Amino acid sequence: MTSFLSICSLLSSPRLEETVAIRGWIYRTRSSGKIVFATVRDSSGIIQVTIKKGNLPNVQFEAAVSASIESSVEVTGTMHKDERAPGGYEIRALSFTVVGPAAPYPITEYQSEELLLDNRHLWIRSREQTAVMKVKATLLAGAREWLGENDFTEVTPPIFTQNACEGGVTLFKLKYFDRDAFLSQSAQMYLESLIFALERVYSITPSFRAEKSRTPRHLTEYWHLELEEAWVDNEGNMRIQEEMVSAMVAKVLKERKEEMEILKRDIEPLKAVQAPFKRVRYEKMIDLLHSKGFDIPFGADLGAVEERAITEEEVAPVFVTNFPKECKAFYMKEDPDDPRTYKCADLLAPLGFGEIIGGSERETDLNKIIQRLEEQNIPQDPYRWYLDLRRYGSVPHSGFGLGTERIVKWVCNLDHIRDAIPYPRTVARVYP
Ligand code: NSS
Repeated sequence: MTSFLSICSLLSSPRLEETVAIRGWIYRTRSSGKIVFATVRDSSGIIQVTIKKGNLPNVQFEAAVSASIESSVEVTGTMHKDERAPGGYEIRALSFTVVGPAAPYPITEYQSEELLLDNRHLWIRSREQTAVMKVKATLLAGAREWLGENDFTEVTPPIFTQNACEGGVTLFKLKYFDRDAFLSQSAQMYLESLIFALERVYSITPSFRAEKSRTPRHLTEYWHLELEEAWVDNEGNMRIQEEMVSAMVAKVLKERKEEMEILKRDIEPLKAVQAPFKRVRYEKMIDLLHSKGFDIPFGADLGAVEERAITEEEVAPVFVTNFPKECKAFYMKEDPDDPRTYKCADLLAPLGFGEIIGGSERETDLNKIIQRLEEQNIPQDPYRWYLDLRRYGSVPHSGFGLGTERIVKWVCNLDHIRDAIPYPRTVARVYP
């Protein structure tokens, strides 16, 4: 049986003059009479294959001449240095088999964004998309590694829920047999319940937000990495975030240089991503915004424009702490030193990027939570179980949620969040 080698392993330790076998898909091809130059890609890289008439059976040569882009192929041949070939090597084919021929490929150079999105099931094969998916996997692996080393247990919270976590406006409602239910906006409340068993927990789940706004940083379905920690205050929560994020970025810098090159992402600025990160109070950020000409009152939430303004000169992520209560959710802990505000923090990525994490210490005072629900006209009934958590051995605790696609967008420097997920869901799109 032929043993196929990955293209990247061939390029990193070339077997010059030896016979090797690869398999993959035709990335580019051109032929001139007696010779075909096909670039073949597999999941690990691309390499040039030269198919010369006379070096292999004629039917195979003819198959190579007519093989179209994205046909899947198996090739055996000898490996040689070739300065002109991408990567500096080529394989001179001794056999060439088309495994699955490809119909004319709908994606050619310079396509409209809409066409690319309609053909997302094919476009994900592109080198850029592939690179982004690898960086995303490495960021998640980096997080899981760090979490494992720091005594966090991964848990699996539900997606069907009966209560909102982040406010009713962005809830997706659905029929659950004869009842109404929602798609989860956040696993937070379930994670809060799980700390009473496991103390330090995390989950990586889809979260759903019926975001009507079309922005380059909102999806309706995104992958949410959420943590919850017993016995940890807001400061401890920020330490966990800065260490975890630094570990995630460090792993990408170490293992994904090639992908960052494919994405033309300058990695220099990412080297500044090292704990500790700066902490600035919301109130100070409002002053900064005023000095930059913004007319924003204390109490207004920060949007993309404000976040860009306050992070454009930062080289590392920065925490904005102590948001006023009116712009955050009811479950956060009031700051006794400044009761207008919560003990919370958003983590903003630098150089204009903006929010990647939202987190807080949680309110442990049952009466305060009930009072806020009443003030905000939120029915208590769906939260019965959540309120119980404050009745049975409540402890100080904190947690946060990191938008996986937000961190991918930042680390890869993508223009739009839709390129941080293989099948983006937005107001305008649920196909393919
Ligand atoms: O709404 S958040 O700010 N906070 C929560 O959901 C908390 N309940 C998390 C927690 O403490 N366990 O969302 C958290 C992060 C936010 O910082 C973004 O990075 C991301 O989730 N996020 C989104 N990403 C993509 N698309 C949309 N629509 C989106 N909304 C939030």
